[in-house]
Amino acid sequence: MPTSIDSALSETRSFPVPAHFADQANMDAETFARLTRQATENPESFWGDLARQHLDWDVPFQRVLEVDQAPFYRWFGDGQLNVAYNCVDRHLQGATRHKAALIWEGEDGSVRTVTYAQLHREISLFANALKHQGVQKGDRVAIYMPMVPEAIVAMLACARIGAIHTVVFGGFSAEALKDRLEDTDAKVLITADGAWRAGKVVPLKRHADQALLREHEHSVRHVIVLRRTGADIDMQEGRDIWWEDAVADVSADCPALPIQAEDTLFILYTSGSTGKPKGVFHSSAGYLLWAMLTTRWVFDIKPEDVYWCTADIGWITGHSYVVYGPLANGATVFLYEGAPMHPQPDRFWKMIARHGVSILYTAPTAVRAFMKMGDEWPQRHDLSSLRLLGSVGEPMNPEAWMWYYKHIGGERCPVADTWWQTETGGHMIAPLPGVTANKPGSCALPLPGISARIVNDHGAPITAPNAGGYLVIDRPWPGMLRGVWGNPERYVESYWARFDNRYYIAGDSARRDADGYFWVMGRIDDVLNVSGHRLGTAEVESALVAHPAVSEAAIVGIPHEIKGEAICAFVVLKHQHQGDDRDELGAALRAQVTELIGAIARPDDIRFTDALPKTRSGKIMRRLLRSIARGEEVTQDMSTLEDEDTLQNLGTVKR
Ligand code: 6R9
Repeated sequence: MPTSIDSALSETRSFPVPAHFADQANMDAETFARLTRQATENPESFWGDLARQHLDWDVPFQRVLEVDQAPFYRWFGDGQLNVAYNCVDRHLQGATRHKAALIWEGEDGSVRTVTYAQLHREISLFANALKHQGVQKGDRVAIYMPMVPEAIVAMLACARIGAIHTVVFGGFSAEALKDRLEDTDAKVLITADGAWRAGKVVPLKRHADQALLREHEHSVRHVIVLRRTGADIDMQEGRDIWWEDAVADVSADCPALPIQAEDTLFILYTSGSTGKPKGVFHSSAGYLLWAMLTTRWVFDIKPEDVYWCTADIGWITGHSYVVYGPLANGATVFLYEGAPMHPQPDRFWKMIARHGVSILYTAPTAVRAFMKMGDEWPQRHDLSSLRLLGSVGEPMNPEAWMWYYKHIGGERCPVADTWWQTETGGHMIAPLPGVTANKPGSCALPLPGISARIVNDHGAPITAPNAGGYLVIDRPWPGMLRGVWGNPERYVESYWARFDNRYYIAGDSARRDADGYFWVMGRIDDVLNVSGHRLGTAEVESALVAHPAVSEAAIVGIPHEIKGEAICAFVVLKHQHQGDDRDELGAALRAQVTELIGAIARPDDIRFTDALPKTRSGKIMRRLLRSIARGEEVTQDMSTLEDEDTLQNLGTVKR
């Protein structure tokens, strides 16, 4: 049994840093080299300097890092600050006071701009309203809202008074909301009468009512309801209050409370491939520092940018890169409320042109969906305001990368493929646009201060280029999770125990090429074993997506008498190729994989389908595909599945 994972596909394209970009970048090659050196030689001074330089402290810290309880690390533990102060109040001097903090576009096309001064006022009012509803420091507040400025106000109002927020994605069911309310013992729930999605109202308040039905099973005392859609809803006397009434009689003066650096800022549930979702929790200071620095370094954010991260605030990407990172930098954040293809597949491009968006951060699933719709949609719009693109969520197939680079970035914008997780708080491995050449499909190099390694099944470092193994982090960093809410054993067991607490184990497989670039190969749990060769999912899928007719693909293993496992591929075709002959295409795809990778990776079974099952944050759910491919009944937890119809269609899909 091999102890490493075989790399199959070699991608050799490389795109140097554009000179015009390097000249103006927040991080240049010299600074990068200096910071990386300092981080290796003296990590405490490296992190301490950055924390003093970039954050405003109420009580300065003396201790940078405490390791005595490892893997329960503490950062800046004797310092105090306020996260909302750092995101808003400190920008109230000078020109940023009346600069747009948020530019929001509703699904119906209406636009709202919120300046830093206005945001400050809204947060202060709402923070006082929360206090009025009995919320105190350390209490948990659940936020189940549409993508509207008030959702961000709610998060920052919690931060202002030291309450811990837990944002539940508005697309989640009553059941998922109920689990999270119970697990966190939330005292207050903030929701809306509904959310707009593809022209329809998602009944958030009705879900909330269902989640709260059995009073003895949760501790929610008050529900604050924002009026957004005007939908008819029930308000429970004594429990429910409209947002506008909650802020009507409170003062707009709410001093930001100094918070211990290590006090929890938020809890966020991450699905995990098995079992109950984990309530990952993050600190205040360390988390904010990392969200802020990575936004500055990786997105090269500048005062004049209009920055758009398309993630919902219900995900970590929304926390770090819609709210905390960009606002801590005093940036202008664009927000969009609704469905990406509504009313037409050019909605994104239309908004980029309309608002002059200069930085776009989205996910491979979105890029592949746009690629499937055809090149003509972005072509209709002027995308010349864009100067930088980003990607997160899954490995980017090189062909999807090329499409993004060419059709959206006009071959002028660097692409930051950022590898990170809910648990890591912020980017870990990513190209720096003024320093690092892009290789399509690679997330490039660890950021300064991040020490990433590849290890084999026994935890021994793999140094040979292109040999795959476990992606691990062998030094603590300030943005790291502080634990699993209410379950310290699960924290140790999920992330540390396998290699004796020596490394943070990400659960991904990866390889490093001869230039030191990282290539994520997929989740460790999804690795296939074909005739003794261990294959990650990403490379074979990318070989399939490299065919001009294919927009996305997923592979899983099916038992095979001789090979151990054989490959079953699920393939989605681009619109204009949907009528193509399937037998011919199947043969062409097999030939293509054989040519790009070798016969070992040739799929035994190819199934064409209209869509792949995805999580609500857009990640392919291979465990469901595995059951389907094996003809087993799907018994797994499907609460995170985005669209159950996809599964139905897959069940009847023809070979
Ligand atoms: C931020 C986020 C984390 C998992 C991660 C990995 C996958 C994310 C990636 C990537 C390859 C990238 N992932 N970014 N894989 N390249 N640039 O997505 O957090 O929802 O916790 O998911 O997503 O498998 O382990 P989260």
